[in-house]
Amino acid sequence: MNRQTTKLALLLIVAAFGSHPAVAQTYQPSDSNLKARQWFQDAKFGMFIHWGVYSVPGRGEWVMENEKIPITEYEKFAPQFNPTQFSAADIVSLAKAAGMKYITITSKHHDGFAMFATRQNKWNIVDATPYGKDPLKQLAEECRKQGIKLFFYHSQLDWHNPDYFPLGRTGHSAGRPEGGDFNRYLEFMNAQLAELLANYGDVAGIWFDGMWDKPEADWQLQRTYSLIHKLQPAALIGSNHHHAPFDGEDFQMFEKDLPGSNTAGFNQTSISQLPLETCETVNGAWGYNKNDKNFKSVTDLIHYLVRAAGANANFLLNIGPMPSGKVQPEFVERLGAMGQWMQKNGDTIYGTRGGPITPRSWGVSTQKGGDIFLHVLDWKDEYLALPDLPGITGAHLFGSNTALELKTLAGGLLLRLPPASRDPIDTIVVLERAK
Ligand code: JFZ
Repeated sequence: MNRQTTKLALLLIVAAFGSHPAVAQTYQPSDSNLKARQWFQDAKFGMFIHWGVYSVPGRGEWVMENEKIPITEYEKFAPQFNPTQFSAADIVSLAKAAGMKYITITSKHHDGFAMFATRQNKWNIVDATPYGKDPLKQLAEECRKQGIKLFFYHSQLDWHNPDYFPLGRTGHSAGRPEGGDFNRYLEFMNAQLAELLANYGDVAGIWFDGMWDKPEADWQLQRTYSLIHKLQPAALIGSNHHHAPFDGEDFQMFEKDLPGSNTAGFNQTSISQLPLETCETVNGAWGYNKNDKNFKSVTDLIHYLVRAAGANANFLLNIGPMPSGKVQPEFVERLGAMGQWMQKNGDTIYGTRGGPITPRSWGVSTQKGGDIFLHVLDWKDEYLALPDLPGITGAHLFGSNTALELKTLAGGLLLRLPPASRDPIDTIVVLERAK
């Protein structure tokens, strides 16, 4: 190639992939990774845990940034963080009872505080707190015992490390001297990730967050992603960057929105072919917020789970444990009620994919094998008109033999839902197909 064709080739590459750092399409997922993606899509429901030293003030995980607390002051929370009531067995049992199949816990949030025994600095729960133990180790062992998979959330944004420089949108009140070395920061981050992937058994995946703080920086994503895939080929990588997935990622996530909706304002990206996940809070907070009493109802939370499944996505529901390590009763109650609902109705959620009727305001459809499940969440009339679905021969209520009237019209179906057939949370209808 002469100089000009080389230049042209480069231009074409930039045009095809955009100017974003993670461009070349080179990643080939391993067989174990592809299998893990299937497992993930079948699992449907997971527990998100935001827990760190920020639980001590109890004003959410952004307290350092929101209240402009400098590092020297923020570090004083660590000696007060002594979660002696933390029980990995209780938390994993809570997830299981809720019908959740995996847990995604913060290994490090934006405040840079590691919730595990890292050797990369002393800003971690083992070295900086009176607790002195590694909760992620306990959780990893308990998850293995109870058959729950474990993901680690990891913040690429860091308000504490002096090498996180130049600063992005946030972290300007931390009081760090200017002039840190971002390459050294990325090496620190990769070293922490290597610890997480080496010392905690099988890790189901890494849930990245924080790239949005410096979208123009060279994050050297391919180096980080290939490190993870090399250490644990089955581990699934996802990132909360709110772009279409980059090369090397294994699932796509939507924060506080169902795939396809954008109520939060930052979910404008298209839906990829990768497994999908959406996350939400029980009240308004990720990390423990003692003043937030705005709890969603059990019905709302079940509706979110069902609507996620209908949108072909998993639901990752968050809890933020208290500084004691305990989970507040409002969360425990709601998770328990969701678990009871899943015990009865989980067959129409687990192992399903989004159904042939795309999400509607009245509800969604899911499908598994030859079965189609309608989830009627919000419909007051006696008749519900459905689009034409080839091969449907009848309908009955899920979990009973109660047949429902289903008329075939020109261009659609008409389903009759007499008041007595309605369920206040979710009227689940099985559409029968000639087999
Ligand atoms: C991020 C975190 O900042 C937050 O603390 C929590 O961990 C959540 C799950 O993820 O929240 C975000 C991330 C990106 C945007 C907004 C909130 N964004 O791009 O607007």
